[in-house]
Amino acid sequence: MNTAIMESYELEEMVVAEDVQGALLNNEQKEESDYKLAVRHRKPGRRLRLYFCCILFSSLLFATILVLFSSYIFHPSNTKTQSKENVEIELIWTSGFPKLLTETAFRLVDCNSDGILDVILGYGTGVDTLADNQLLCDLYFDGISPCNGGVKALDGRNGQLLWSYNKSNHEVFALNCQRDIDGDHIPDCLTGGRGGTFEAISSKTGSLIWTFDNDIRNATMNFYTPLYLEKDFDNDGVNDVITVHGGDPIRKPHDVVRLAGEVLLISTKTGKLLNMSIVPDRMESYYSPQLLKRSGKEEYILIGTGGETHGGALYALDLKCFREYCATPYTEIIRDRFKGVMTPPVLVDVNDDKIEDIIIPLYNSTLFAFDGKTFKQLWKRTFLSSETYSSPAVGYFNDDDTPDIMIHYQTGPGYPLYYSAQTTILDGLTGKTILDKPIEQTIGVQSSPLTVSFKQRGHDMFIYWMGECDGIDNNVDDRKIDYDKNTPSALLSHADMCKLRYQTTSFTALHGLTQSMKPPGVLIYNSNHHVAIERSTAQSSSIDIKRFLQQHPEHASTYRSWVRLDNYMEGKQTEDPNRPSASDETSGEFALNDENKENTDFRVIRKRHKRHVGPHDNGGLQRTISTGTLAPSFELNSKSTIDLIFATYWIHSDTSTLLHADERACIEEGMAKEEDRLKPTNPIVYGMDHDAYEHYIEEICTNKTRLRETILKISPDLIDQVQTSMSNPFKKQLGQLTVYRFRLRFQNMKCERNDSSTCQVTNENDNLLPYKQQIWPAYMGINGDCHANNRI
Ligand SMILES: [Ca+2]
Ligand SMILES: [Ca+2]
Ligand SMILES: [Ca+2]
Ligand SMILES: [Ca+2]
Repeated sequence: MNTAIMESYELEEMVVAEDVQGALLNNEQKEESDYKLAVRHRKPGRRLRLYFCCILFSSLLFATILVLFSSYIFHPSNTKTQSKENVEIELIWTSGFPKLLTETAFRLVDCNSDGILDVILGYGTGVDTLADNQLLCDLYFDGISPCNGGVKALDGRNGQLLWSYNKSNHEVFALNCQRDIDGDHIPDCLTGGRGGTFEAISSKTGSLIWTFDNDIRNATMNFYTPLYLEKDFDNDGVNDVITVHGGDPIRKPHDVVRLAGEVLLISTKTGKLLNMSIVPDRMESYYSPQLLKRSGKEEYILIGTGGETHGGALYALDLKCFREYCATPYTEIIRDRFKGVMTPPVLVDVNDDKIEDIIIPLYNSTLFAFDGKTFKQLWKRTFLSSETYSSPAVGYFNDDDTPDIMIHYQTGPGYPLYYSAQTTILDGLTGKTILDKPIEQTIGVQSSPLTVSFKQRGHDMFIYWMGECDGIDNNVDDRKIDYDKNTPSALLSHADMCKLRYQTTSFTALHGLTQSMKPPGVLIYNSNHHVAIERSTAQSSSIDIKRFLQQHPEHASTYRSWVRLDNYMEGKQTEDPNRPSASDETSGEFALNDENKENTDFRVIRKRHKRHVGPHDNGGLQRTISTGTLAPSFELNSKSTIDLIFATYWIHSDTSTLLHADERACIEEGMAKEEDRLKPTNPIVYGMDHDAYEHYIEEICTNKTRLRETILKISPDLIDQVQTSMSNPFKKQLGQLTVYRFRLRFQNMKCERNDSSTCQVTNENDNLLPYKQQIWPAYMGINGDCHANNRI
C-alpha cells in the first residue's frame, strides 16, 4: 500500500462485499463447541518433564491438593441467616518458566482438540532491548534470536507446554485468539507487543501464519489488542481486524509527540494493510480498540489517545468511514488535558436501553460512564490524585438489575509514586459506591479484576489482586500513610516500598468478594505461600561460563574484557587515574537545583538515549500485571466448580558494575526526588514520565567521559557494548514466570447462629453459571473485546 495516501485521518474509499458474512460460521460454531467441555477421559498425570529451554518446572499436583481455604467462613452483618457460603480452593497445577515474564491476557483455545481448553499467553524475556542482544541470546536462550518474546500454549489439563513460538521481535503483551485464520477450524491468535510486534500464530502448531511487516510498521511503536470487525473488507472469506499502532518509548521529555497513534485496518488472512487512519489529535496511543454498535448501521470504533504524561481523548470512529468519505470520521467523547486514555473499558448496558454503554477509567483519576446511544455522560466518579491501569470488572454485586463495577486505582502524584491503593465497587446505575469504604492496600497492583457469576443476581463474586506489606493492617481506620517527605529513600522507585516504609516485606494476594462477605473476602492465593514454587527455576539463569565459552569461543575475548573491567571497577586493580576528584568540574555531580549548570549538562548528555523497552523491574519484586482468566473446570459433571488461571513473575534488577559508589548514590538521590518531575516549578524535569526521568538521572549521575576513558584503557573492545548496557552480560540474573491453575468449589453451609465452629457443608452450590455464560471471566471480557457477556 502506498504510504503517500495515508494523510491525516481522511480514509480512502473501500469496496466491501456484502455477502461474505457466512464464511466464518463454521469457525464460530467450532469456538462455541470448544467451550462445551465434553470431558472424555482424565488421563493419569504424566511425569514431570524437563523442557528444552523453557519449562524446567512443570509439576502435576493433582495428588497434592492444596486446600488453602477449606473452611472459609464469613459473618454476614446484622442478619440471623444461618446459611453461609463456602469456597474451597484447590491447586490443580503450576508451570514455571525461567527467564520469562508476562503482562498479557490469557486466552483459551483447545489447541490439541482433546475437549479441554488450553491456555495461550504472550511473554517477554528479561533481556529484551531495542538494541542488538545476540550475546544475551547466546548466553541465556541457547542462541535463539531474537530472544525477546513470543507466545506459549499450555495444556489446560496439566500445564505442560504444547508449543512455543519464540520468534517475536519483542515482548508480546496483547492477544486475540477468536478466529480461525489458517483454515484448520481451530481459532488462531493475533499478537500485539512492543517494538512493532504484530503476528498471526496458529493455535494448533504454534507456527507463524504471518507477521506484519511493511512501510507502516514502526519498530519502536507498539501494537495493542486487535479487534475483529464483523466484516470481510478484502473479500477473502475471513473477517478483518482493526488494531492500534502507537506509543513512543524513545520520546524525549518535552518533545512534541512525534509518533501519532495509527488506527490500522488489517486483512486477517494475510496481515496486509488495507487502510489506516491517524488519530485526530495526533497524540500517541496505547489503546486496544472496541466496536460499539447502536444498530446494524451505526457502528463505531472506540479509540483512546494520550499517555502517562500527555493528555488525550476518547474517540468514536465511525466505521463506515473506512468505506466512504466522511467529513468528520471521529467524534470526541471525552478529553483530558493532562493524561491519556489508555485503559480498556467495560461495554455494558447500565441504563436499560439495550444499548451498551461505555464504562471507562481515564488514567487521570476519573471513571466515566457514557451512554452508548448518545456518548453523553451518565455518571462519573473521581478518585483524587489517583491513576489506574486496571480495567474495571462487571457483575451483579448488589440485588438490583443493573450490573455493578469493580475498580482499582492507585493514589499518589504519579507512576510509580503511589502511597496507597484502593479497590471498590460502584453501583452501575448511579456510580455511587456500594462498599462502605474502599478496600485499602499499601501498594496495589496494575492488574485488573475478574468476576465469577451466578444464576441469581446479587451473588456474583469479584476476584481481585491486592499488593500489600506484611504486618500492616489496612482495615484499621486510622491507618496513617506515614510517608515522610524528608526521607528521600522512601521514594526510590526501584526499591521495595514495604521495606522502606514499614521495614517489612511485600506480598500479593488474590481475593474473591461477594455481597455477603466481609471485605476483603475469601483468600484464593497469597504469594507468601508460594515462594518456593515461584523461585524454583531461578538457578537456571546462572550460566556455566566454562562450558559456554567452549561452545562459543567467539565470545571468549568479550568475556575476558568484562572480567578485566569488573576487576578494575571493583578496585581489584589500581585506582583509576582518570577518575576526577569530587571538586572536579566535570564530575557527574547531581545538582538538580543548580539550574544554570543543569541546562547545559542536560543538552549534552541527552544525545545518547538508551531506554529499555521492557517492563519496570521493580527491584526484583514479584509482579502481577497480567490478569488471569476463568476456565471451565474439567471435573466431570461438576456444576459447582470453575477454574482460575493466572501468572505471576519476578525479575532481578540489574546491578550495574560500571558505576562508582558515588554515582550510585547520586542516582539514588536523584530517584528519591522523582516527585520533581510532577511539579511545574522544575522546568528541566517537569513532564517527564518515569522512564525518561530515570534515564535522565542516570545520565547526569554518570561521568561518561571518565567511563569512556576507563573502558578505552582497560577493555577497549567493549566501548560499543557499554553504550547499550553498562552491566556485565555474563552476570545477568533473570527471574521466573509461574502459571497457576486453581479450582474454586462453591458450597453452601449451615451454621448454628454466630458459631462458626458449627458450620457444615450441606451441599454444592450449583447456581454457578457455566464458563461460556460468565459475564466477565477474562481481561477485556470473554472474547477479549471488552463486551460484557451479560445475561438477560
Ligand atoms: Ca486441549
Ligand atoms: Ca487455526
Ligand atoms: Ca478479510
Ligand atoms: Ca445503555
